[in-house]
Amino acid sequence: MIDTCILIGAPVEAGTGRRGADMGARAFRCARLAETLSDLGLAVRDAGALAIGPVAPRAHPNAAIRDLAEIAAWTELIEATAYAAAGQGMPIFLGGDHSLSAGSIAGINRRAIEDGRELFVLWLDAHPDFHTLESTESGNLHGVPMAYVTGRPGFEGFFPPLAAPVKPENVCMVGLRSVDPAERAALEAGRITVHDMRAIDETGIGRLVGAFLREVEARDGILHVSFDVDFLDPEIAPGVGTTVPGGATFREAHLVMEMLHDCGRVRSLDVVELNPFLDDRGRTALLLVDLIASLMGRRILDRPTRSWS
Ligand code: Z70
Ligand code: MN
Ligand code: MN
Ligand code: MN
Repeated sequence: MIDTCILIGAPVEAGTGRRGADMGARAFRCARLAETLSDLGLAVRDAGALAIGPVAPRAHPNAAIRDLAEIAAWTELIEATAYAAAGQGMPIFLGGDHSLSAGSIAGINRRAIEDGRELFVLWLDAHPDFHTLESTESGNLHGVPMAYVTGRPGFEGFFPPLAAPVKPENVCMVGLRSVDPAERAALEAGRITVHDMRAIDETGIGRLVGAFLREVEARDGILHVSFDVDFLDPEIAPGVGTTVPGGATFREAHLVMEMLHDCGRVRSLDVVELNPFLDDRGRTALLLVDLIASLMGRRILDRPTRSWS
């Protein structure tokens, strides 16, 4: 694991249908994320919040799409920021909506390729965000980043070109429970590993995530974690625009974070879709800070061996 965390605010909310996600990064600061990481013995660099300049609107044949030029500009900026930060520590992207992962994963992968490393992505989300620009019906571009970074067609000329796509067989999605028909067809035809809530209930989240982490280790990979707040059950995490019932529990989420820490291969993190305007006295932000702490090494008791193998 890395000993320097770089906090990068990415107040993008044009990718979602609701206002307020642009306050997410500020709420992590109110919930004492930096202090919590420092208390774990980590060096913390706060890179502040990114900002894009004005953009000229861009049309697309799919008239449902909103804010295409703005999201493309964010993607370009976040990609460059991720690439630069990955050489200096562990970037933690504080959203902002999930469209920011188009940039973070693209930039992290550009760095990984340059370093000769194989990038894996753990996608913790109620949604696969696997729409193309053609298939999105809502037009909300937080629904497309996984299609973009894995190189599905139709982004050329609208989003920045990728240094290289992430291999679909290196991606594992956990927590799915809201999948649109076009996404489902594409997932069924593709090679991404997908675990929906039924799989979690039947098999246990520890076994599912453990199998993936063993694969990352077997291929000597590095890992990017993309954490959408709606992965969690809305009963414990109400501060998110798209609440979907039946999500991950407090204990399941902490277990995943603890296993990720023990595997020692996480090099970058997104925490997205926190909407403080919809939160209940900051409790979603506080829960996320505790989950990030588990990922970065906080534990209940010391263990002599790694818990996931
Ligand atoms: C739906 C759409 C979505 C996040 C909601 C939902 C997408 N598939 N993504 N919340 N993070 O609008 O495309
Ligand atoms: Mn998402
Ligand atoms: Mn989601
Ligand atoms: Mn949406």
